[in-house]
Amino acid sequence: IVARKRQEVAALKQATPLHELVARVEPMLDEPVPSMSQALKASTTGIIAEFKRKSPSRGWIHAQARVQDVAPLYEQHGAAALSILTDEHYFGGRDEYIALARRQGVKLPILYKNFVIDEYQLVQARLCGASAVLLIAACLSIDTCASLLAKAHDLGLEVLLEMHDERDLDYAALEPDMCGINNRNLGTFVTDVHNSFAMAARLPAQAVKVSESGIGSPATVRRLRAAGYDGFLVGEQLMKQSNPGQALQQFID
Ligand code: IGP
Repeated sequence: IVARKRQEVAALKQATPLHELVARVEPMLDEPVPSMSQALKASTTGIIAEFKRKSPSRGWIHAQARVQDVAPLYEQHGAAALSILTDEHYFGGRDEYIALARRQGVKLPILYKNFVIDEYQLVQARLCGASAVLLIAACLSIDTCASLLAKAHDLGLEVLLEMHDERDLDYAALEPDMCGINNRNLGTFVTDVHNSFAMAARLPAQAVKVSESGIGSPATVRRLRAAGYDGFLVGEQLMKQSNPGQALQQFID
């Protein structure tokens, strides 16, 4: 995945060099973006509702879903924040989907969901209207991760740092805005929410904590909240329904 991403970013840089993207983003930097960590702390639901049309583990989940329809409904039905897949090859996403959600008037914080390995993608995230980016410990050396975290902050973006197991825990010392525990093993695709319960106590006490993947019911959300989580990233369970935006309503009890 990382090698493929490097090639993709190299091709994008060829077409539009980094300094040109930076020139485009600079005028936007006076206008702050909504804070996702604060939204999670303030929300009664804590749900980060995800727009994901396909995935490597499931194939097509909802090919025809339109972000213009789904994102405003997620907002109306109580999401604390949105996550929008922007990786095209594996997830059928695009940066444009975040821009389209913003154009529909969505005000919630939006997470730029991709395999971010280069500062170029941070600028892309800020340009399309994201509030936060995902950084995945398993895809980055700790030094690269620290450098991307600092650069994200320079652009006014928050960082959700995704960890999976004990081996990733060193990354929490970088003090990201939010610590995520992915319940899905990215190597095997096996998803087990118990991973969040096992890892909760190992995260810094003051961290804003997010449980990611395989969350299927409001009962699970309640148990994760009791274990100390502030945010709950839900994709498939919503996107597999005929009306994902509506499905969120049933999900929040
Ligand atoms: C959502 P689920 O099981 O509810 O669809 O999972 C989200 O956690 C998942 O999409 C995800 C992801 C990622 C996708 C977590 N980390 C990294 C791509 C890259």
